[in-house]
Amino acid sequence: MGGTERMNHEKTHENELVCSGHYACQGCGAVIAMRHALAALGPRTIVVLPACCWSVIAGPYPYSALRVPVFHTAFETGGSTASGVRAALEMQGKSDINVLAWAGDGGTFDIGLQSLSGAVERNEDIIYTCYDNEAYMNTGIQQSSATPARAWTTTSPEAHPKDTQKKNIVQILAGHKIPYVATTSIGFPDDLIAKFEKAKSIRGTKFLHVLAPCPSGWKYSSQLSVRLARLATHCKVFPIYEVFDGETYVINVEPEGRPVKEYLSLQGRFSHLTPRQIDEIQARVDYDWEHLLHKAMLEKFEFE
Ligand SMILES: Cc1ncc(C[n+]2csc(CCOP(=O)(O)OP(=O)(O)O)c2C)c(N)n1
Ligand code: SF4
Repeated sequence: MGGTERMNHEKTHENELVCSGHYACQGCGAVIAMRHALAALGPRTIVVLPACCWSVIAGPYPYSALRVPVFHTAFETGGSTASGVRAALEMQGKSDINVLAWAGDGGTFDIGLQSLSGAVERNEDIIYTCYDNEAYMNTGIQQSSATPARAWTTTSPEAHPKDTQKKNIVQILAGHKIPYVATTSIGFPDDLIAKFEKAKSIRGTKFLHVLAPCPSGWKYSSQLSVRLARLATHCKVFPIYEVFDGETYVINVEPEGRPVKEYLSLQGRFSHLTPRQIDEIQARVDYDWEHLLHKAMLEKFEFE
């Protein structure tokens, strides 16, 4: 894999809004994601947290690890609670505060999808972020609709593998024709920071899908989180791109085109796969990438 992407340390540290002493596992990608997101958004941000690992990571009031206000809410209500917070701010005439809904994949792809779709359809002025660790981690690694086909979880053990593909949440959100939908990853911090800065400057609903590897659930050694996130993109498993107004696709990172086996082999959740199954996953990844390329070429195609 090519050299490490230059990281915007200066910016991150100058606006450090995640304190030490949080309750995450070592190497948790979801914490790295929040650190960079808040560095970009700044202190005038209210975080809405539906039930997920982050509701534990942040810790209970008054010991929160976040230096911004936090609204803990029910699992299925990320979109509606963020809408309510925005409405309350509007009634007070406060328009310069970011409302950041921050949910896991279970709270976004599955149980929170209805309230998210409602908020998005109303084009609420919120930044909805899904940090995607590809399972219900907080309750013990159960399969979600973001779990990739054949990945081990406690509810998709080797004997009963998940045989459906990961849900394409970006396409679902882009289908709502909101101003901004983007994927990003802890493997590309400059991209992540730039996208949150962009989201801050756009009115209406912004949806950010962040890949956040989880050492506990994916079964890998905690120092590999950033490497795995980068590999996910360089193997074309998790492309980094934007969709403007549901129409214009822009791919932001050119993948190195590495074999998907490199990504899979570092994770215990895929250790049971046979060579044939890996070939099938490779074929699917190649197909999905071609499909994305076509969308980007139809509209506006550029590698940044
Ligand atoms: C209605 C409801 N069902 C189930 C739960 C239990 N619960 C709390 S967190 C969680 C898992 C969250 O998974 P995800 O959104 O993927 O976030 P992660 O834990 O992976 O960070 C579940 C099932 C709940 N709080 N409310
Ligand atoms: S289980 Fe995974 S997502 Fe949850 S705190 Fe631990 S590393 Fe982070």
